[in-house]
Amino acid sequence: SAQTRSYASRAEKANPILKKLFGLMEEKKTNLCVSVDYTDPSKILDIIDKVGPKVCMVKTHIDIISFSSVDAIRSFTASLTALSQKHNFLIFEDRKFADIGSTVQHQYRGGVYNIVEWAHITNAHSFPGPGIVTGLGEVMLKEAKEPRGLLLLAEMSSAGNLSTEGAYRAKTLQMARDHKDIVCGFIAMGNQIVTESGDDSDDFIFMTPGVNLADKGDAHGQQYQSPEFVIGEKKSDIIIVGRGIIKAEDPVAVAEKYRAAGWEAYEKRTVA
Ligand code: 5FU
Repeated sequence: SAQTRSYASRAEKANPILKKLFGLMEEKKTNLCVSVDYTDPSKILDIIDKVGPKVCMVKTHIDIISFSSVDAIRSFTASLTALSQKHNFLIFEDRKFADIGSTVQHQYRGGVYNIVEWAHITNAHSFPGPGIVTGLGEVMLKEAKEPRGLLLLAEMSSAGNLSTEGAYRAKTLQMARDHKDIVCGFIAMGNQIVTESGDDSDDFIFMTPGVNLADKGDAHGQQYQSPEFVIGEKKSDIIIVGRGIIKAEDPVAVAEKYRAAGWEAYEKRTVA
């Protein structure tokens, strides 16, 4: 199967957020994103401090965490930011925005979570149309103090998801191509959504959830693939692993297994 260019060479002409990401991936030799879906904030920070050296990104669901106060949210996001600097990884809030542009602007900057202030990367469904991209983009480009990136959900890992219907993926891709200053990549099962209709796949990063070495799925339609398949065969760039790591008896040792598997698959498929 076809080879792909290295993260380092893609960093050269990338926008600021992808430049930083590709650079730290090469430096740390990791294409692993850990999804820390615990609900106890101190447990989350504890595991991140331990697996931080092995990951390029930490994914959060800020709205599943049990916070006792708004101050506790502030202190959590400050600690998370400090850990991202200590271990050199990016923070990805898996918010999956899905409303009109005006509403998502408030959800992105406001409420109690103030996501734009601490998350390097967030994501959105393309379902509402291009206004969700321009709405979030305006906050990103005008209000954030550091570079930010948006991922569009082109495909999901869950059984029966509607991304295979009609022109959904093609229209999602078009929204991204029209707004490359805002959209830095996709949640997708591989890079095919871009390569099947153009040669600009190096302009985007592809991140894939539903990765597990031990299980095939869960009771609610999650579907798992191996790092080798996702990175080697489907040519995604980053594996997102949740329960495979966070429910393991020794999360740090298991994170190293995923890091090594993901990196080996990347090296095999890559030309300089
Ligand atoms: F966009 C998606 C998707 O298509 N599938 C997902 O599983 C996001 N996810 C997230 O990745 C989901 O919300 C979890 O946070 C994580 C997968 O966790 P797991 O424990 O590895 O199944």
